[in-house]
Amino acid sequence: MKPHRTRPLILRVMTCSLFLAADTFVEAQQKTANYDESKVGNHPLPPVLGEGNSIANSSAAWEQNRRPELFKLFEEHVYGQTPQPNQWGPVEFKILAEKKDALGGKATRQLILATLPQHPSWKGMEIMLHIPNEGKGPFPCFIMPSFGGNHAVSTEPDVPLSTRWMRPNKEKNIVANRATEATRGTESSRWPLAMIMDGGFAVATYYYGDVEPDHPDGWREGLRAALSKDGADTNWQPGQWGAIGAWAWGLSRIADYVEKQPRLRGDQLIVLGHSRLGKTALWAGAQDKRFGVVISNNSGEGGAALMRRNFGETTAVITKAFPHWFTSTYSNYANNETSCPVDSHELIALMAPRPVYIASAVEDTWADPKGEFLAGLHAQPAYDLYGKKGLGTETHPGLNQPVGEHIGYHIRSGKHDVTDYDWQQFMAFARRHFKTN
Ligand code: GTR
Repeated sequence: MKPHRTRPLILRVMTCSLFLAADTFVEAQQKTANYDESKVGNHPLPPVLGEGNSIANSSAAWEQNRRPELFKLFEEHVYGQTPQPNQWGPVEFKILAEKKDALGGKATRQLILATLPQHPSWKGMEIMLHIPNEGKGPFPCFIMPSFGGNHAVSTEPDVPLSTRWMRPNKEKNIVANRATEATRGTESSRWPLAMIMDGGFAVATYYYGDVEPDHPDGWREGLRAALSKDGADTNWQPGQWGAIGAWAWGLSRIADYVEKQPRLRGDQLIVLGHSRLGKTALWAGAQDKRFGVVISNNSGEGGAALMRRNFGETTAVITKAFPHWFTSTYSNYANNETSCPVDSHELIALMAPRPVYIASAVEDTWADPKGEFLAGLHAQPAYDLYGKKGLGTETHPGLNQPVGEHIGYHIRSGKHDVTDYDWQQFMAFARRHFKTN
């Protein structure tokens, strides 16, 4: 597989304009989408526990029959199937750098390169891990992908700039699809690292584009092509994994590393993601039960928001703008949501009985905050099988009033983003469930 920068200029220009076209398309759709609650439609949701004789009425029946059945439906119809470990072989972790006094002494920071020796055409992913220096430990650990790379998460000048392909973004100083020195720290407001350290948590991240660049052709230079025996064709077959599946795979590989660190609690891992990476975190949590807490931030359509509600982004828009995120079957449900055998309340239910938290923002109407809340509400039957309380209310709560026990939820003031307020709720939720202080 040729690295991107050696591809002919015409192809690079085409990829870039395809990408811009997708963004312009989404912006136009955002203006004309339905935001009127009286027009969302009232479509019954598929029953979480199944139907007829096969209704799961115990946690054992859920685990043996219904959960695997639902899981398979999500593979077949939404995200595609992730290859099994024997298809990717061993993962090699190499510590590239360790700094014992990062964040003014608050943290030990490691940079780790994860590669697949059996698939060298995949260039690997750089994990950045911050572990608190203070406190006894071992610490629970957040695992969250970034949009901009490790150097955008941290403001510290010794974190190397990512050299990988990046989505065009003038505000973040991306030039010709590459990060520049001025990109440093541009995502740091979403990563209050000092606050997380003071809160007694470690945090590990990677740049999602390390696994696969985020454009329809990106798979050719990422993990999916590297693992595919037959090359191009298999990637668009129904049921084959999409980019979200590949990015979620990356989160599980971070878990592989983190769970072996003596300063960290391998049994207290929290997977978290924002927006398209919130969809990714949910799919990672569904696949990998080592994630003891699963958190979706503003994940919207194709994530926590119910697809059957016509509010904000729709299946038709998302599958047109970002066909590469999902398995190809998902686009069959554009303007035809009711024939999809699953909806997002069942994605949330796949976490049961593990605690799951859904965060919305009031100005993020594109992500359908109410649809995100309702997915949490209608996941409850699966939690009931374990006697676990969920949201504890059927009413969409007011602003900045977190609710729920095993299914947590808040809608905060402000826009599509990750804020300190969100992090405070996530840490409180994780603390409550992990019983840490
Ligand atoms: C939007 C997309 C959303 C959401 C968002 C993001 O353009 O329509 O589904 O994923 O991007 O990831 O920032």
